[in-house]
Amino acid sequence: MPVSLQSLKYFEEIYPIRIAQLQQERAEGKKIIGTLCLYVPDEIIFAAGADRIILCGGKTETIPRAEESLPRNICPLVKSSFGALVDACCGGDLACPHVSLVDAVVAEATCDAKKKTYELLPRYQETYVLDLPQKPESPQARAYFLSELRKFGKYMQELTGNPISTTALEKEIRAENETRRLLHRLFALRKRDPPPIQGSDVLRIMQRQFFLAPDQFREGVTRLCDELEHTAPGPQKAPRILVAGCPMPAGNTKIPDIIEQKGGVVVAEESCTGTRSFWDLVDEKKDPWVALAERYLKIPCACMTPNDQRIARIAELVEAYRVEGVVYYTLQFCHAYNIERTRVQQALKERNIPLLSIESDYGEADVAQIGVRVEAFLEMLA
Ligand code: BJ8
Repeated sequence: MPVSLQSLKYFEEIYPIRIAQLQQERAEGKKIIGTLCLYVPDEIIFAAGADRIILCGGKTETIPRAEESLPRNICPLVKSSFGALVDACCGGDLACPHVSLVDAVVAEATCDAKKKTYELLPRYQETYVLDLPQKPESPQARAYFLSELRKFGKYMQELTGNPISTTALEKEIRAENETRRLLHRLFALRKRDPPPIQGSDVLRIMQRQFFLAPDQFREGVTRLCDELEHTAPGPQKAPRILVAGCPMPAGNTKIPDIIEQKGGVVVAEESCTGTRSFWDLVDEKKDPWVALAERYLKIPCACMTPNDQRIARIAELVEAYRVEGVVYYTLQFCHAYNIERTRVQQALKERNIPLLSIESDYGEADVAQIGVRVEAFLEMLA
């Protein structure tokens, strides 16, 4: 049975307050940056005196808008995000209200679908693309990414008219690290057996991280951790599932919802709406630009090659969270995560951990069929 947690209400109630805050900031001349990937360091945006929201889309409503100019057979996350931006820029009302408040998009060179879509974005919105090395462990990668971050810093300074001081950058690094530590505190609670909170609730909170201000988000996570540590009993014992793969932005909670309706419990998410967003901290003792370059290159996205750090992270999570089975989640047409499944499966096989692979979009048509497969998987684990 799901547990009713008072502190979850905070995350609902804060959204209109955040919208009002963004509107106020814009009226006062503050720049609002929209990003679409975790490789773009928030610290640089905040240190330049701008605000940021992450625009990754999980809603179906904006997809038809995107399909007016994008092929249908690409990842729904790309279509949903692009459709939201196009619709908002054209005065539509399909996207969430925060999308129309963006002054510029800072995109990134990750997968092909995103890169090519970003070439279409400037028709609707000012767009800056941060380049990324593709082989993060090569000796040249750090130096190249560092130079890209400095270039991005210059762009932000020109856009906002504010210099980025070392002191400001260090302050933002400390603040973001505080958020990361808090999320470690929240996730550590999920190691309990049974965990005190359902994975679908945690996912909904992680999705809020994308558009709340950092201090608002920290307030909510602190309240939740306090409540979980002191009062909340856990749901009944259930097979412990790790969901690994593509991100699930707001609007998309399909897979954890199915897993938990069928009697499993999601104890961790290896994704950008899970551990990839907070696992590694930025080294506060190093030069801030170098420390940022090092930390952000540690994000184990399947766009990178080889991506051994992701395999190691999954193995670490399986052990730490006493995972009994992994649901490997790929968004339809995401080749990077789809192909990388083979290596993940191999690593899990060596540890005797079963894997269920699910490829899906944002529609409802496959819910019943996925439910049958998840049910059989959970029965096998029981
Ligand atoms: S760091 S996962 S947020 S790129 S699911 S759009 S990869 S086709 S979202 Fe991502 Fe940054 Fe990586 Fe994270 Fe392409 Fe795949 Fe779609 Fe993806």
